[in-house]
Amino acid sequence: MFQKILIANRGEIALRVLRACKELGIQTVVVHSTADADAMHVRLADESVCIGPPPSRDSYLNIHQIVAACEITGADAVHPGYGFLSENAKFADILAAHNITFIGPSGDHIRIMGDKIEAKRTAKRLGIPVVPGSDGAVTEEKEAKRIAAEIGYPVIIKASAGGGGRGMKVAHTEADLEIALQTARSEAGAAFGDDAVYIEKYLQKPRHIEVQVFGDGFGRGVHFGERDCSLQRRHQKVWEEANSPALNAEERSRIGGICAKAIADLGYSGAGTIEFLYENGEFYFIEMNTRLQVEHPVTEAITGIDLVHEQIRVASGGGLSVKQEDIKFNGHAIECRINAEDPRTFTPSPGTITHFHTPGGLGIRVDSGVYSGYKIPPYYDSLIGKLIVHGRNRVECMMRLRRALDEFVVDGIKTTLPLFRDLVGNADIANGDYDIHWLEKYLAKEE
Ligand code: MV4
Repeated sequence: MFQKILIANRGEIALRVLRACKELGIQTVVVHSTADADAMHVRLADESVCIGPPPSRDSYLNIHQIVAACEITGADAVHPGYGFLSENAKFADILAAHNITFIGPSGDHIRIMGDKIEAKRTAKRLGIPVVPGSDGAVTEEKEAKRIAAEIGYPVIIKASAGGGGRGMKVAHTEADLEIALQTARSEAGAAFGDDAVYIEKYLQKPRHIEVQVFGDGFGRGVHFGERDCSLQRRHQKVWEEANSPALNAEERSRIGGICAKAIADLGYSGAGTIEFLYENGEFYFIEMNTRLQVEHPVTEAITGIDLVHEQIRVASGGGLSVKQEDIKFNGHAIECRINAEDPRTFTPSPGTITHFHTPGGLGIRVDSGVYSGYKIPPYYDSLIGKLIVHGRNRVECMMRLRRALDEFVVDGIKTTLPLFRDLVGNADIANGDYDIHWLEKYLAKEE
């Protein structure tokens, strides 16, 4: 087991990882920018190292400074959290070269999944159902038209170096396709320095359902069920739940089994998320994330398993603490992402939190790095906390969520809490009747 883990992140996830380390009796080091000297994770860690000025590229993304902080403190492993360097293959490789364990998959697996064409090809080879489309990159208009005619319009053109919604163009007719292909390629080239694009059938009303997987590093793979993350705005998830209101137990175990086997065959190590679009009872792979995700607590709530413990165990060579048959799905969980933003316009609202009071009681978890008197710096993303609610079933979970939202107080800044108070009373949400476009349509109506 590791002696000392360096946490290369900030905010609620730095605290989340710190808590897991403490429980496992592992010493902690955090790195921070000058803007985060007063952050909770800095106060609670055994050691801290200031690695640079506020901009992320000079601090949380500065590989040299982070490696130096490992050398100075004698950390033998790094947990990257999510965002920042968590899916940076070069960072994983550099740590390996310094004999420091990256708590995550190999650089090669990160690289494969970062290239969306390569990721899709790999998924298909491993038996995961993918969206119909081109087999690799498309450059010629003629070829694009032939593929589109074959799969049928509408089609979507995606950048291989994109992902997470960046660099996508929809074409509804052959006339649109020419323009869509040219703009997608030139925008991809300008944004990512790689103009490779691919074509897929455009699914019009899917849900976003993702499967939590783990590889143990010894050729075994398991799944921890799925999360429904369809409620998004501009590709930012707002509300996530497990199980998906759209799936039954048979569908869960079928898609989960396919994913677990794929992860085993890939020889993958650590936590991963296989993202699907789900429409008319079918799953279509879109991307794989090679990190722990923001919404991992809903999976923890229904399985009772600490996924950060599992990440640390696997990275240290100790394997997983559970076999597939030990993983049971109990009840229902919902996560609300509380952002320091205007609840209607989503404009960031940094500043001092004058009063912070969190809800409690059975089935309530709040993951947050803020406190009364904390000043939110303007340099980073606006997530200030997550409210995760568990109940024996979805109805009980929703009742408890409504109560928890009533108790939650954040004064001094604007937050997205009022949005959740609206959503919890909405009939479509109560029925689990929503797709990836539901939230944007709802917000447009409310204006
Ligand atoms: C799609 C799609 C429809 N059809 N691919 C957006 C983020 C990126 N991960 C993939 N995305 C999409 N890919 C096909 N073939 C629609 C989206 C999409 C979306 C997906 C998940 C959650 C929210 C979304 C919002 C708009 C578009």
